[in-house]
Amino acid sequence: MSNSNVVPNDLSAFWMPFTANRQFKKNPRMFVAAKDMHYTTSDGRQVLDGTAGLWCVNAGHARPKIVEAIAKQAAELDYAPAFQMGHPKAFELANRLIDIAPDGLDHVLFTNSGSESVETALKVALAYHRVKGEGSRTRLIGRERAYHGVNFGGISVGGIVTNRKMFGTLLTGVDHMPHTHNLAKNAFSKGLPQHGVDLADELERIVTLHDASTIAAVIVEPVAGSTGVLIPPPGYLKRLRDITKKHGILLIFDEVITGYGRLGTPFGADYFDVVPDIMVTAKGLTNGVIPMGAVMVSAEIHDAFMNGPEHVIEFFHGYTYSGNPIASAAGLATLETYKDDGLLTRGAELAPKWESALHSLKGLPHVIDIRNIGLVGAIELEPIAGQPTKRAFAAFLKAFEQGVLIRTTGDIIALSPPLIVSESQIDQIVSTLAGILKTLE
Ligand code: PXG
Repeated sequence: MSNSNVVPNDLSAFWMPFTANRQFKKNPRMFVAAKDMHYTTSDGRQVLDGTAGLWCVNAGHARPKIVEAIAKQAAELDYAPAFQMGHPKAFELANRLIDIAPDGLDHVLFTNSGSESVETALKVALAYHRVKGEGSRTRLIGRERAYHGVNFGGISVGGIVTNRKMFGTLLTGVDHMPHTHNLAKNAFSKGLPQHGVDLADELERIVTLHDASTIAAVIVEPVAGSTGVLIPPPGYLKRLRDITKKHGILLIFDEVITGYGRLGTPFGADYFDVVPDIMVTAKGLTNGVIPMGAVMVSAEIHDAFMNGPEHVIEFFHGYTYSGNPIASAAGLATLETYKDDGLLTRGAELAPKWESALHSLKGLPHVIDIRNIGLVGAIELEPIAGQPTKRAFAAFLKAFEQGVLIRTTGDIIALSPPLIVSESQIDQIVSTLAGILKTLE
């Protein structure tokens, strides 16, 4: 492949997202192609994708069915108005999603990203209580170290200081449960950590403080991804489900990362055997290829809105691109690809191999924890004193040079390869990291 058209001439105009812009632009890292498990860099190197892009390319890159579906759809029906008009593929995709979603989630609202899916879910929750005559339920409860995207609702219920502190007072009436990460008690757990189920009872404390009649919803990631793969102890999510149900509070699972096979089950809800009232998804829905999100809700929630005169809009919310034809075609082809290759459960088959490979890094310099679930893993490093994030970022740069793409957040290395990863590619990821860990400052 010729790279002549990709040599950057000026990198200054593009203000890159969540990137150290000045560092990047001094020494850019560019991908120009991708196929299956590998990226090609602008200098012609192959880089093994240890992160499924940004946790989204679950079926691997440039899968033929998805590529063809997008091209065909663009030529056949490129766009149809999303409001007061329809096109068949959005309905078909909603039906396929309901087929694979846990029983009890029966209706789908489409969005264009995880962040929009979060906002949509929070708005559905608030409006639901209002249409039910419980308009006093306006509070939203999130969790420390949660990532729910970057829009105002999401950063309000989210628990990442750097994502919140610049942006004023955010949504009012929000409270946060503690996160479940506990290195002192749970370091080097394989799969679910044993300690911390009692942290779910913090929700009871918050309910007592504010009164249930003021609380609309609780939102959690089944496994917190972005902040470093924080895995809940057994029974924790079930307890949140019990407490929310008892108090008439909606439970929202943000499955933007845990959805579509990442944990070895179709959704995190399946893994933990807990069905939320609302499930937020994006990323793997279209294999990351076309921006799209989907929010699945229970019939009870949906039906509560289906009142009043039939010519009146029931829910004043939606996007120009909700259920966009090309995104819908990509979503359908993605779900077919997952089915063809058994990818929604392949993570469970590979999990034992993944677990033992990752935990073989125990004892290497700076490693203070290793954790795993499904095809997700994290290696937590001791930060360099006074220079947090520097050590892990150095590992990221070295891995890239050595042909493996990893993600880092703080001083945590996060891994989430496409679900088509082979056992020898798992070994490659882990042996590359082993070499790097021995050389880090
Ligand atoms: N919820 C969760 C749980 C997420 O992980 C979002 C919402 C927002 O999705 P959008 O599509 O608006 O970005 C996310 C996104 C990383 C990383 O490396 C994680 C995300 C995005 C980019 C990088 O940890 N998660």
